[in-house]
Parts: sequence; structure tokens; C-alpha cells
Amino acid sequence: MTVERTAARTPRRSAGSKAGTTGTKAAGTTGTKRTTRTTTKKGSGTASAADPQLVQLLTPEGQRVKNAEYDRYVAGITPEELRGLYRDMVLTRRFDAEATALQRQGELGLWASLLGQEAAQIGSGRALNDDDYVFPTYREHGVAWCRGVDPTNLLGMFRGVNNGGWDPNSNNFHLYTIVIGSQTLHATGYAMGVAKDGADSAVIAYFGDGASSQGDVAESFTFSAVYNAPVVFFCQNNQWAISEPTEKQTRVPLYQRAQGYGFPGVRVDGNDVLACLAVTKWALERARAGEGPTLVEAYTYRMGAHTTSDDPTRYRGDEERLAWEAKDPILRLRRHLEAAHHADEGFFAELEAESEALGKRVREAVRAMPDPDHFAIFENVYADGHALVDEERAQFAAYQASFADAEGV
Ligand SMILES: Cc1ncc(C[n+]2csc(CCOP(=O)(O)OP(=O)(O)O)c2C)c(N)n1
Ligand SMILES: [Mg+2]
Repeated sequence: MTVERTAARTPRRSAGSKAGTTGTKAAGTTGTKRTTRTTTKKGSGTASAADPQLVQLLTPEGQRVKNAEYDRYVAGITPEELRGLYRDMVLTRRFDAEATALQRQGELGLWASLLGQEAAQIGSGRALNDDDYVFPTYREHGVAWCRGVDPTNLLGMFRGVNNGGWDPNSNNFHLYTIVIGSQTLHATGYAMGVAKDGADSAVIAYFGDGASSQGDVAESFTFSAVYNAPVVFFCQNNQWAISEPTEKQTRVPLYQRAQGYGFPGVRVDGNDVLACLAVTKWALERARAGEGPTLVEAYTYRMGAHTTSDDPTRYRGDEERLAWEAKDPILRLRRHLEAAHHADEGFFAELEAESEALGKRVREAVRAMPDPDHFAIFENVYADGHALVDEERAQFAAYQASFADAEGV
């Protein structure tokens, strides 16, 4: 396989050149002229987590490591805030496990688990200000939690009783998006609007490693770069797009893609909640300061199946999962809290009780969700109605009525 390296164009504004980033000024791979085709090894697009470019503030053992560039974004963090991040991750994981169980019991049609991605989502979610706006995929349950969306509201769509379940503008958290990558364009357009309004808020778009291959994502990178849109592209590289590994999406580490568009990209340890918090804060600050887009690649792992309809044992081995289990995001913060004496047994016991209560609340809420009116599906297609929708409604009514006839026979 070959890869062609091309020079980045001159940026409209200066981009970051920190360690761990590739911006238009970053050293290494940016050339000033087109270079010859070079051969790459198979799998070079999925450099290991030991890659020196990886930003990490907490080791898997929970040890705090210094980072000259990003320490300042978490310098003032208090023990209480650290416990808060831990609580967020534990409750999100519990909610997620409960949703998976509910699907297995037939209460949900489908569930997309975030297991393993708690740090990427809580770290980035807690970096946001209230007036920032989030465009998620279908897996951002931890970010939804940070935005104050009640977790039970996430379940309606997966139960098939509504088309979303929350008002995006109440929490600045857009509805879940199933069409892979499309939300990056929505986010870019929204961010361009934010800039035109002269507002100093930022926008963040979540997407996956698989989505990075979508044309929509490429277009959103181009538009956001040339319009200097205040948007952060937060890619959770969880190593898989259903059964396709990341090496089938890219020949270079994903964060390096940004360079070709003229904005900085950084790879962060996606299982390190502190690093995710710090790097996202940095990227959001750039956006708010008018410095344009940033690509953050959170290097993490999808510990579970793609969705409850998927069986990952058909395409990946146990060794990989076991290796990532050792880097568990929750365990590493727990180790840190314990070593620093920031949390005692009472805290963990209380949190366990809180998790149990959340699980109970979620189960009860899902079972109590009313079925929608059969004709409601036709109501929210067009604001002023449409002849085709009217026709379809009539056909559906006739179909429903046919059962009544059959019963009458
Ligand atoms: C445009 C489009 N193509 C295909 C699909 C089917 N699909 C659903 S999820 C998925 C993989 C996405 O992988 P990734 O972006 O890595 O996100 P992850 O599920 O790993 O979080 C695909 C191909 C879709 N929903 N939309
Ligand atoms: Mg993925």
C-alpha cells in the first residue's frame, strides 16, 4: 500500500504546535512541497497507545504524570472535583449496563453501549461550558449525563416510543445521530452561525474512527478550517467500526488528518479522564478565542459489542480486550483517588448505593414508558403537512382497519 503526503496550505491563523499535536506549524510530517510516494507498513494507521504523541496525565496505575503543555488546564482541580469525575463515570457505566440488560429483557429494541469510553466522554463533557453546543452520535451517554439530560430520556428512541426523547435546546445537546458522520456537518454549520452571531461559545462534534472515512467528515473539516469555525472535532477512536478495525479506515494516525486541512490535531489517552478534560479544555479555548477548529482523537477501546445486535467474538480475540481492561478508565482514577487519599470507603459505598438507586429508577422508567399513538409517526415529518405523507397515513389507516375486519369475520 502507498500513501501520498501533501503539504498543508498556509493557515489563515496560526495553529498550535504543542507536543502531541500536529498543526500546520508542527514539525515532522509537514512539508512545504509535494513529496514522493512513500510506502507504509500495514496497520500504521493504528499506532499503539504507547505512541509518544499520546497525551496522558494519569497512567493506568493511577499515577499522575506531568505534562508541560496540558497540566495547566487541570492544575486547580480539587479532590472533590476528582471524586465528581469518578462518580460521573461510575454512574454512566451503571446506566449503560442497565440499558444493555433491559435490551436483553426485551424492553429496548437495541442499545449501543459506551463501556470503556467513560473517560473520553466524561472528560470532554466536563470541559464544556453551559452555552457550548454538543452534536453527538448514538453512543454519547456519558456526554448526555454531563449536559444534564436525564438518562431515562435517552432510552425512548431505543425502545421505539419516540424519535429522540429530549429537547436539544434545553441542554445544548443535539439529538442522537445515526447517519454516521452527518453531525459533523451540522456542528460546523452551527459553529459558523455562532461565529456570525459574535458569540464566544464553542461547538463540539463527536464521531468515531469509522465515521472519519465519511465524506461528510472531510467536508466539515474543510469548511470549518476555511471559515475558522469555533468547533472541536472529538473523535473517539475505539479501534472498531462494527467489525472493521481502524487500520481499515486510515494509513496515518487519525489526529494527523487535521494537518492536511490546516488545523491542529492531538491524540489523547481516551481512558484517562484528566487528560481528556485538559485537552478538550485547550481545544475549546482555541475555538472561543477565534483560533478555529481542532481535532482531538481520544484513543480508547469499545469494550463491549458495537450494539446489542452485534457479536464481537466473530471478529476479535480476547487478548485485545484483556489488554484494554488493564487500562480501564474507572479503575485508573480509583487507584489515583486511593493513593492520594482523596476518597475513603464511605465515598465508594455511597456511590454504590447511588448506582443501585439509578439502576432501579431506569428500569422503572423504561417499563412505564407509554406506547405512542400509532399515527404519531406521521405528525412530525413536515411542519405544514404533505400530500405524500397524507397518502401514507391513509394507507396505514386502511392496513390497521384490515385487522379489525379480520377479527370480525
Ligand atoms: C451513513 C451511514 N453508513 C453506515 C451506517 C451503518 N453503521 C452504523 S454504526 C457504523 C460504524 C461506526 O463506527 P465508528 O464511527 O467507529 O463509531 P462507533 O460505533 O465505533 O462508536 C456503521 C457503518 C450508518 N449508520 N450510516
Ligand atoms: Mg469506532
